Amino acid sequence: PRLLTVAAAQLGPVTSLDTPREEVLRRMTKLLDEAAEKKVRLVVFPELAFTTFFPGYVINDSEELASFFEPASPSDPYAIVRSPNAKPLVDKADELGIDISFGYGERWTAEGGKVTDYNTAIYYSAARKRCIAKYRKIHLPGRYEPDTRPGVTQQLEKRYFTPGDLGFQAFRVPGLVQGALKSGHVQGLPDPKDAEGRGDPILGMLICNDRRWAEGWRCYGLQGIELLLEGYNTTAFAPQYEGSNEEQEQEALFHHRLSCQAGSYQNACYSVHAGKAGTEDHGSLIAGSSIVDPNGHVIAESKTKGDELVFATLDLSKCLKGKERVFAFEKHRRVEHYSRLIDQ
Ligand code: CDT
Repeated sequence: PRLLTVAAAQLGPVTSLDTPREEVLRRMTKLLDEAAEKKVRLVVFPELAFTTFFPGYVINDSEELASFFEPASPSDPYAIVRSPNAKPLVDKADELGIDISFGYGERWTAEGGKVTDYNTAIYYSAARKRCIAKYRKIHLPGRYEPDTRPGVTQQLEKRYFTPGDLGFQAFRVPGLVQGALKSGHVQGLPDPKDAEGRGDPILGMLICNDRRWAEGWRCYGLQGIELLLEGYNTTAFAPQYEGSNEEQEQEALFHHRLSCQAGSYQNACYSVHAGKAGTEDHGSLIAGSSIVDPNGHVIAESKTKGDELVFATLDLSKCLKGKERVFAFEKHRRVEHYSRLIDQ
């Protein structure tokens, strides 16, 4: 077996645009302490974890909007780890020796000075004491122009972010678990017995809406992914859509589970899903933070809409069944019929 204990750190609501960051950081570090007690090695936090879901608000003041982004540049791509808005969490991860992944707004200044805002997640390795991977959300939902109908729930990600430019790049995590996948299961990554010959596990990240799209999962599946990490803020109820509060929330949870379970099964990987839940000023968010196994079963799920650690011990060798039989891509895919997937 290749055992690994992981957790989704569900956060309850971060109520308003001006909820103090220290308050959220305290809640997050408390969850890390709890993770340490449970011997968790990796904790996944939600999309845009440190703030209220700001794309749910119309923010016209550029200074106010800037306060929801962390600066980064080619010379300092992971500046977030030193930002006072995240450092206490990173310090706690270091102290406890726990890897973390979390989402945040990234304001990227390229070499020529061009500024681009992304909805980003990073992976921080406590063993390496540095970030080893970054993912920028590719499927941005919502709209550019605010919906002007009174009382509606806004979803303005297309206004505040540019689609990610890093693709779906799987990565290995040093020292997290021993024993590699056989190289036959991995395309597009260095041989499993690469970095230091240990055969480190293969991970990937998605952010919220991405989990609904088979294409991203499959890009990771083709790289032999064993564990997918995903943070989300998913609307539970929006008055402009059909159905009662309860009906909409149940349907949103159903589609959330359906996407996560199908993605894990069809790509023979575990997945960890960490949501921000409950009622923020812009509207309500589903809970349902969960861990899914490679057969598509939910093996742990949150019971509340508040801060809650959802954890499980995985055996990554269980990914092999799917990778060698039903989803042995190298044997069974029929790529000559897939051109519609990439042709415009
Ligand atoms: N944050 C985010 O991506 N939310 C979207 C809402 C889209 S409405 C179905 C999500 O996919 O959960």
